[in-house]
Amino acid sequence: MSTLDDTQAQTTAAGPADGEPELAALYEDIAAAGLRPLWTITEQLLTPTPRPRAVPWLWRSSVLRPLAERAIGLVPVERGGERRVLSLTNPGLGGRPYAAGTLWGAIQCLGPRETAPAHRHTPGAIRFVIEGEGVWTTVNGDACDMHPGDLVLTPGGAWHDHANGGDGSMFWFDGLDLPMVEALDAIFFEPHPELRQPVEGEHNRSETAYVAGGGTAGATMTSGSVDGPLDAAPSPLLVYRWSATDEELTRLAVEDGGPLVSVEFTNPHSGASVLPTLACGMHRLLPGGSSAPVRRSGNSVYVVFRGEGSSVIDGRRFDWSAGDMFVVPSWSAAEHRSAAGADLFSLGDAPVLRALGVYREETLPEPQVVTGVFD
Ligand code: GTQ
Ligand code: FE2
Repeated sequence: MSTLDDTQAQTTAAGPADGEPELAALYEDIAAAGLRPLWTITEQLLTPTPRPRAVPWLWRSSVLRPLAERAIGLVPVERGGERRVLSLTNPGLGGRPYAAGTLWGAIQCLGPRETAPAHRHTPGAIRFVIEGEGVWTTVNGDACDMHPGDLVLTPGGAWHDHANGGDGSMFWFDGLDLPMVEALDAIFFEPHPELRQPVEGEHNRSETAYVAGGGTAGATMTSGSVDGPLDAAPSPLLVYRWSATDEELTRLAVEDGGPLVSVEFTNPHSGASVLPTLACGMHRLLPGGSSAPVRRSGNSVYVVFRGEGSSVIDGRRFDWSAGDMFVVPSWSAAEHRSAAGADLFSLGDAPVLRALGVYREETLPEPQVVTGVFD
């Protein structure tokens, strides 16, 4: 049996050609000509359902946080390295530094008074703040203050640096479409001539402009998920505040009853996902509630913002608490519950799948049978 990655099986003409010299020679000549016979790999290529190489996985805050702190003490943030970031490395991906095949997920941290140098690149990024105060991310001259629970966008091509003007350390989640842009062979990167790009005017200009234009906080998100046209133009709003998200989830919980209420952050001008490649959402599990088991094509990374609970992913239970991060790979069944209530941030690649017409989701009729526990 040859695997997709294993050309050895072809060049040695093992398998189907055993004992048939002419056929063996054919396989050898096919391989030597830089060709692969589809009939030997059809079932690995055209699988009945997605077979992501990424596996369901969880990184605990109790592990992430101390490592990030040690890095703050030992590793300076400098040009070249650019960022003090620990990337979620999914064990299914053969050492590639990605949370899932299409998604970069990471914890980033800055100590007091540090600046992560200004640069720009084609991959787009989102930041979801976990802990700390005092940092702002400057995006094309607009300094966006960051507080726990806030979502900050740095769209592809935008200059960005992170500056800590405070006396404490800060920790946040980074989500990027880096693996997708890499797969498209379209990575471009450029350092800014200055360590910090100039800040133009007051902080939070995109937010101020949005409010001045009559925009309201609730209109920056939609319940459920965005299903509309993809908008390649970056969202003019760069910050989504936790207070607004919290308010909207509270409203939905009253209106809806739960057990799970969800919002997706949107580009307020078009209603599209926050970035053309990435969708961001926040999900509130109401106390004692259990969400229906769902599977979706496309990968997702979750960050636990508040509370604790558990998720069953493909039959295995993952127990989590605030600051933990976990991956639900494409087409894995996932259901979530929390005894006392919890808030989960999500990052997903669904906008790309929807734009290409390959998005699917289904709700399973029964809760999953738990066959193991992740630890
Ligand atoms: O903060 O600019 O996690 O460029 C990976 C690449 C963060 C960033 C990451 C980046 C950044
Ligand atoms: Fe960056």
